[in-house]
Amino acid sequence: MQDILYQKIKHSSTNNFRQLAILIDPDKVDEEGVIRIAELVNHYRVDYIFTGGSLITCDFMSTCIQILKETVHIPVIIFPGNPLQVHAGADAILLLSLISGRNPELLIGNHVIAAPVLKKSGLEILPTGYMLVESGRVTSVVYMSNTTPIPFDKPDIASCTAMAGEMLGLKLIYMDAGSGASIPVSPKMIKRVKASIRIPLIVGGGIRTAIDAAKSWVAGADIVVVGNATESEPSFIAELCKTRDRLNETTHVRYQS
Ligand code: 1GP
Repeated sequence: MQDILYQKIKHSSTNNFRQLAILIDPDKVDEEGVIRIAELVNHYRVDYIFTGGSLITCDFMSTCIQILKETVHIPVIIFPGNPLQVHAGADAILLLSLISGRNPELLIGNHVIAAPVLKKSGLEILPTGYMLVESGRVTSVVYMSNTTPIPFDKPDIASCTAMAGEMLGLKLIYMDAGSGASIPVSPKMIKRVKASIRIPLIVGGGIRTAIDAAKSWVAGADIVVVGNATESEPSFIAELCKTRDRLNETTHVRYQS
């Protein structure tokens, strides 16, 4: 099975290049909105597009992926809320195993159902240990997954969970406070998890300012994911990319000197 995208993510992580993913929830945008985001994504060189949602009520997802594939020059990665969100038109899919929870359907059940479809799809499969972190409110993903998120102030639980995910062979860890979280995952927890694993770390949920994003990157996130804040204000993409670029420049100038 191909792993070109994973190698790129891993290479960037190993070399300390911070990356940015913009999450597009197909329920929250229309055609014009996707095109507007795509222009900014191309102009400011976002690294990845994630698309999907905990619960999708419209039938825009496949059109959304089609528009993105025609307009952006970067990988379009499905971030699925359930097996109905598998679309062969994308480049890859985060095959999420919800390792912070104890719901067997989200640890293995849905994967069994989706496996034959995924096999035929041609999508690059990115096996991902998905960890929900408490964020000050019940997010859609917490409700829909019927699981208890890791308490906000328990970095030890988060780090042991991530280690177990890596030992089980998962290729990425995604720590998510959930879309629209009141508070993002704490830098302390990110730092602890990053120090415990060697696979790339994705962090998202509730990131509303460039400072929030910078704190997550500095604490150890390889990929920061932003959804809501860019949906309501697409020009925020420019600010996020500039922050990423400044951090990458600073790190690499420091390493070279
Ligand atoms: C949610 O991590 C993503 O799963 C992004 O969250 O929409 O709050 O940015 P936001």
